[in-house]
Amino acid sequence: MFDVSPGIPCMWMRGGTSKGGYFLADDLPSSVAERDTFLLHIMGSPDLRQIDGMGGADPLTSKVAVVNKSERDGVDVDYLFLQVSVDQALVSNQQNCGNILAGVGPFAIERGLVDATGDETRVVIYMENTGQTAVAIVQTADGKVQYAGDASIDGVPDTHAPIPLEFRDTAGSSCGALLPTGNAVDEIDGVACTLIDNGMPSVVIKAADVGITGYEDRESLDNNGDLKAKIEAIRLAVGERMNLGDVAKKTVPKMMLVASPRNGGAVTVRSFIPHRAHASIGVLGAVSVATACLIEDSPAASVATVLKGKIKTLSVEHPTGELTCVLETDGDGNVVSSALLRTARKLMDGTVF
Ligand code: NQM
Repeated sequence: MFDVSPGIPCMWMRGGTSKGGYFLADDLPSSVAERDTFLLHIMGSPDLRQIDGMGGADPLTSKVAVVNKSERDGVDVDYLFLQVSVDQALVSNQQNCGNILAGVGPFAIERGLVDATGDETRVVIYMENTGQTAVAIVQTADGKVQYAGDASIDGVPDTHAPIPLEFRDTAGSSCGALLPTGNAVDEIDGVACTLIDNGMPSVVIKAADVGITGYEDRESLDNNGDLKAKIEAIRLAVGERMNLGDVAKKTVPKMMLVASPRNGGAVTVRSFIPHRAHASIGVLGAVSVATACLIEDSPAASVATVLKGKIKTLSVEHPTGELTCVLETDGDGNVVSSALLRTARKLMDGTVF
């Protein structure tokens, strides 16, 4: 049995609008069962308050990145994302996380897995959860990761060094196809849904079709038991159709409730991840919703404002601001790459027990 008493080296970081522990793979127990027991232990799960651990009593602050030097051609590091449940003894590798991804480049440089190259360092990251790569550009003046800077992202106070992220070939990351049922719209429990995966398996529904406006704050969404029951029934019904199997104990698909933009953006989203409302929106979740806005006759397209052009800049409005996704499309209108801006900050480097 793995002995937790000596502790394990760990860096705690904010990545985008999420926060979690970053570990070198070699520092964690090699047995998955022992690793998960240790991660539950250090987060303080299962417990709604996570009082005996590092977790922040919120799925957005109960996250883990496991990183190691990659042996893949053209790739610097491999990144495994793990969601540590707050109130259940569950650690899931069934989803990716583009917010925690923002801290992976800085962490890899800090730990000496990647050398800083001038003012900016390009880090190619293989995302083990979905088998795809992302490119992060990290500010590295003076050969060190720079966290201070002028970039601001909604959902995080102050400004920080920019970390642009670029994704390619994220379509069908977990579901095998962008539209796993082959349809732009499927009717589930009488509700029109787009079942889509452009990096994050998502069910996109018009907010009005499940009885809300789409402009509610996180607290009212979290307190709306009827809404939660309705969308959970849809979620459980679509798992198999999305090639995700039984999703009762999985954190995917995410439920995305869309409405017309109110602040000059492309669309407004209230997302459930999947049982709590998101304070803002996930990165690949936003990319998946933005992609749904481009699909003719879909619920998202019916409320979205999308300008013409091969490069589509879609500002996705969420409860605490917006997240701009830049989608590049090919001649047939398919999304071939996406880019967006994040920031990250090193919060603690030490040993976790
Ligand atoms: O969609 C939360 C987050 C995420 C995921 C979630 C994310 C993404 O905001 O890429 O970033 O959907 O569970 O960290």
